Amino acid sequence: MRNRISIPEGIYGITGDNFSNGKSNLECVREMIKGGIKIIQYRDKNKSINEKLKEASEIKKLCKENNVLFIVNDHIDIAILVDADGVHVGQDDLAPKHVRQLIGDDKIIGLSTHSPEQGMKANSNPYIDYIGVGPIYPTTTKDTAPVGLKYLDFVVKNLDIPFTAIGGIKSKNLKTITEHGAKRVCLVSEIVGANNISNKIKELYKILK
Ligand code: 3NM
Repeated sequence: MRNRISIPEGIYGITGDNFSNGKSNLECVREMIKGGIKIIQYRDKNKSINEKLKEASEIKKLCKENNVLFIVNDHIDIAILVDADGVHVGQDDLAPKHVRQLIGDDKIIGLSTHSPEQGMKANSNPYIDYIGVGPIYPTTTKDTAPVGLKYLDFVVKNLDIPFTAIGGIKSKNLKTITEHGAKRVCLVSEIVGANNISNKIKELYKILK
C-alpha cells in the first residue's frame, strides 16, 4: 500500500493575480519563495488553458530551482505536462482515484473539503495525501460559504490526514487558526495583495512561531 506523501508545515502559497494589484503570478511566486514558502499551488480561474500551461511551466521552473514543491490546481493535464509535484482538486473534479491513475504514486494529491462528511471520506481515501479545510472565514477569493472554526475543530479532533486551513485567513486571525490546531495555512489575498509579499510572509511566520 502506498504511504501518503507529507507536505511541509507552515504557509502553503497559492497564486491569485486578480488580487495582486497588477503583479504577475510569477512575480508573486518569486516573492513568496523569498519569504520562505516551501509549497506553491498554481491556481488561475481566468486565463486560457495554453496561457495557464505557459505560466505553470515558468513557475514550476522557479520552484524547482529553489527546492519548493509545486502543485497545480484543477488541471491534471497541465500538472503532467510540466511535471508538477502534485495536483489539487475539488469535490466536483475528477475523483482522486482516477487522478492517481493519471499521475502515478509518487505525486501529491490534495482535495478541498468543506464538511465533516467530506473530511471523513477523504480521511479514509488512500489516493489523497492532504485535504483543504475551509473556507474558515468569509472570503471573496472563492465562491463557497464559510464553514467556521467548527469544521476545523472536527478535523483536528477526528482525522489524521494532513490538512491546510484556508479561507479568509489574515494576519489578524492567524493566531486563532493555529490555536485551534492547524499546522498548515493558506492565505491567498492577504499574501498576494500585500505591498511587500516577502515581508508579509516573514510577518506571518512570526505569528506562526
Ligand atoms: N479554497 P483567501 S477558500 C482557494 O475552502 C480557496 O476550499 C477554499 O482565499 C476552500 O485567503 C479559498 O483570499 C480562497 O480568503 C482563499
